[in-house]
Amino acid sequence: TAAGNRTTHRAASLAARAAMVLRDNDTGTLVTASPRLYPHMWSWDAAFISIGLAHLDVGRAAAELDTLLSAQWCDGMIPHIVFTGDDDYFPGPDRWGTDDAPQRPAGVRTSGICQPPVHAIALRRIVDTARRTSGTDTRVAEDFARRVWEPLHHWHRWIARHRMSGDHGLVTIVHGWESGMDNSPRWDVPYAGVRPGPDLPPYVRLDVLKVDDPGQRPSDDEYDRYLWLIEQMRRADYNPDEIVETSAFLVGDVFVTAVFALASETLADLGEEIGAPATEIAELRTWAERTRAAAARSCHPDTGMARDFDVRTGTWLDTESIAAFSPLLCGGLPADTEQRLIDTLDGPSWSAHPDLLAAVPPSVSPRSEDFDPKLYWRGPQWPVVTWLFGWAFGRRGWERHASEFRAQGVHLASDGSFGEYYEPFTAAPLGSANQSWTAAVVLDWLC
Ligand code: 2M8
Repeated sequence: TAAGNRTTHRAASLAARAAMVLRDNDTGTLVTASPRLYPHMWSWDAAFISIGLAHLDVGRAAAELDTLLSAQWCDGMIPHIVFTGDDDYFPGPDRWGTDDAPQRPAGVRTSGICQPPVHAIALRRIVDTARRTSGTDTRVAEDFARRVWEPLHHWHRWIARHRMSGDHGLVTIVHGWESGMDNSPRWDVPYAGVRPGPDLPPYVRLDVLKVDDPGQRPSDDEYDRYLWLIEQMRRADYNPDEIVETSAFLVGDVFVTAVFALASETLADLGEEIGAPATEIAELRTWAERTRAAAARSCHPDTGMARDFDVRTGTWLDTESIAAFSPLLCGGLPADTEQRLIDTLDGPSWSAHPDLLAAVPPSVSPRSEDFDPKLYWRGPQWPVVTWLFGWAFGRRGWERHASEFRAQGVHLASDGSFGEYYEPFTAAPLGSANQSWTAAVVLDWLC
């Protein structure tokens, strides 16, 4: 039909625009997170970007993760930023001061913290995409999987060794940036306890100069705290054991925990396919089991919503953020609790809120007092987050839910500007335009 043709045509031109964004942001060895605001490689962005690249060129998708892994620290940590050399971002490599950290590999400059471990999920998706494309692509992707399986296992082992020791059982983070959801209300209580010292070296923010409205970015007070934590880590030479003892910000992050459980299981499955060592596969399954159980235990007994744990104050953190649905990513809940959580996600405080333009969950419930429709991780919708939940739902066999997220996610991003995040009531793109991970997940949805 004519209407059907128009829809197909629109989808094709949106996909073409998404591909163009990835090409435009490609420096050759890495696709920057965005052209102006983030002119470097970010760890979890790179994973999502490689998922999009796989539809254009599987070899290029592999190269993206190779670039990231070439910056993996000797102890296994994948750093959250790999700098391109170009200094147009604050805090840049000099401010991070990681050049003297003994674990940093030679020849690259990086930050000194990590981000959500979504990389094994990207590898899985690249292999699956390649298998649907051609025999040649399949060989490229499977060879790649064999090559990077050990480094990814090493990364997971780093998390298990250094970030899984708390009684709460959740994966611990030492900076809000490690959560990927920088200024989420999830971190208001923990950050209230971070008191920047008088010896915090002065600095000038660049991010606020690069967006139309600085009110869509974290505040200066928040940045003081972000920078103070870096100062502390730098003084500890980025020693991972010392940092988890001393950091003023120490939180069990339920979202990172669930992602870790899901990614560990995914990496174990891939390991079976490529013949990885059985002991290492078993290790991954043990870590997955432990973290899945911890995410399930975090759920509030009355609301069923999953919670973070603030180690410094010894309190569970109740916030109406998207992270409260994390156990749906990895499973592990009793069936009735799980169904209740799905109903909440699909209900009027979340995806079915009557004023939303696209029925995908916002970062914070519009009914929460913490909600701000334009402020970064405090309300806007983030297509990558929708992609992650949708992918996990598909893996769990919830096809209808996965395809609804896909259709609504495409709807959200259909103006083709590939915003960093979206105003939930108008779908106005906010933050950076031509954000690579947004383009990448939209491309994956459309292919
Ligand atoms: C945002 O975070 C960076 C710091 O890491 C920033 O604000 O400068 C977050 O949205 C984070 O999740 C994302 O990976 C990064 C790049 O897109 O931007």
